[in-house]
Amino acid sequence: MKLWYSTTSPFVRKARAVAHYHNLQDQIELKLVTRAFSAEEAHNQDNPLGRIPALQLDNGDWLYNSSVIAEYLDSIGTEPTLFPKDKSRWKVMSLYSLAEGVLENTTTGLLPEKMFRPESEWWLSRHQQILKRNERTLKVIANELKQFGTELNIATLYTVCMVDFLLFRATLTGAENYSAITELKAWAEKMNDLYPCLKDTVPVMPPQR
Ligand SMILES: N[C@@H](CCC(=O)N[C@@H](CS)C(=O)NCC(=O)O)C(=O)O
Repeated sequence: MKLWYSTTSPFVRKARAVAHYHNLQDQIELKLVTRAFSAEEAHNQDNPLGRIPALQLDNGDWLYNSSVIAEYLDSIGTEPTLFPKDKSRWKVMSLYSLAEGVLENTTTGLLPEKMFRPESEWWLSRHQQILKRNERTLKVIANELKQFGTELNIATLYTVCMVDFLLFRATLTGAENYSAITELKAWAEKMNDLYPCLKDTVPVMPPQR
């Protein structure tokens, strides 16, 4: 399999952490993308959506979205599943969708403008709306996490990816201003210490080309 990836994307990290958890790393050839937004990057030629992660299977088939890739990798793994099928499933998927919502709002509505457009072109009222939504959602997430403690499932794994990404891009995301961030940061640190699949995939700046 080939995985188009970056060292910073929380979506990619979810897929990589699932692969690591199931000890699948040796089966995956990593294709580094350092400028996810650039039309010249390989993933933009190979993947019609132009997004990472993208996974090409050994038979040539493609999987394009981190949720789909994570579930596929989990389905071929041999460790206990990260996607529970018992009655805890919908509690897990509810937390999962909260983490997903924070990331989607932040990476589509906030970051690209802040990274690539002059301040005079920012849609500031939209930014404020997203910051308020994040503030509310992070408090809900901190509360929902109490039922899981340090258990690892796809939702807690993804929530670590989300929290660490907000902190990693703090100058753009305003992470330090969220009232739940101290509690979430302490929890994510504990999870990173407990689980090598998280510790070994923490976001880092890409190597310079
Ligand atoms: N919902 C998608 C989001 C993927 C995504 O937005 N990835 C970013 C990197 S963090 C990307 O490739 N952005 C490139 C672009 O939007 O042009 C998933 O879960 O895979």
